[in-house]
Amino acid sequence: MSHLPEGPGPDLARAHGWDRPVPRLPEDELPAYAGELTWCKRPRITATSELVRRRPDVVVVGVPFDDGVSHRPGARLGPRAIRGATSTNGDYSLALDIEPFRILDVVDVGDVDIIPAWPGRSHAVTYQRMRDFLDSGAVPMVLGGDHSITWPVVSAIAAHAWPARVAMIHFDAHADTADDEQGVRTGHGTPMRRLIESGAIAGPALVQIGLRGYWPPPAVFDWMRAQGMRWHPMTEIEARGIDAVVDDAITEALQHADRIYVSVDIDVVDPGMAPGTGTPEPGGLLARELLRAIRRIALAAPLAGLDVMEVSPPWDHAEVTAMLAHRCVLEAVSGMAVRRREGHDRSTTIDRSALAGVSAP
Ligand SMILES: [Mn+2]
Repeated sequence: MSHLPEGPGPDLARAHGWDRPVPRLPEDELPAYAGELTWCKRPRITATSELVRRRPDVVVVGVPFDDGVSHRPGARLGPRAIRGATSTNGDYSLALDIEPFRILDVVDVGDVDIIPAWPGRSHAVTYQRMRDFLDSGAVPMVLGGDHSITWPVVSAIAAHAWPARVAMIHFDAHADTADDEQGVRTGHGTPMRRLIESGAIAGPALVQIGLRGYWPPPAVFDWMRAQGMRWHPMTEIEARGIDAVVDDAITEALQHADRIYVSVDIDVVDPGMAPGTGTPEPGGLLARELLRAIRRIALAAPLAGLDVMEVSPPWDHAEVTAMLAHRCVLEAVSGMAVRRREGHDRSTTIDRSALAGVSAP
């Protein structure tokens, strides 16, 4: 021991200049990759009583559930991946020239307490937690999870809104209007049918964008027609462009309700830009078309909520799908912030000037 050099003594920090004052960062200013994993570094608040007292404008909630999938699993890992897939905390939108979190109080309420392999309980607890969030006055943004979750989520929104009605614009490669899949009526191919059957969403108020591929069969489309549903298949977007189709969808939705719920199955986007999903279908939207469409809807009408579903991280590459899902929520929040800033966040008329703004270069 005696051959060791003398110890550093008490002034090592001074020797390196480490004793000088340095700026310290609060949690919400940490780099996106550091600190607690919440969406856009928003505060995490899970207690219903605190939410009801705070009355946030928007809550972001994860539903890590994929017991309803028919093909590739993995969407239960979606909420965690979506929260983490960002290089920025989203403080300023270039497209909309707004700092959304200066306008709106947005909080992350964590994940619904799912028990795996118990789908009936998962749907029930999702419905119950949604009612809690809605009682706080917030607009919910849901990170999925498979698309069966939209059934309890939108049921809760419809029940909360009653007697006012809610319309839905549904982006998806698939109609999700089957009566059953192999006899199962609560999987991810059936939620839109359940919502129409229960009256949660009126048939004519459910407008779909992006359908393509080889499912469902003609009999299901006959049922959809009989409900008065409207849908805009991918072939129509190819011919007319996304803006014209989205404007029509907004007009159709607002014929039947004052507020629009937006349900996004990430497989509406081409698998080349959203590979991390369970039932990919080639030939879909561009990522930028989906983000532009969500901005357009959020600017045009009050949102009743939004979900982004079917993100399956095990099938993703370089987080491209999770990043896109993250931005779907951020574009909606930014659009809502514009409406709040302009003082018409509860207006039911389409703001054509705002739409024109989106179209500007
Ligand atoms: Mn779907």
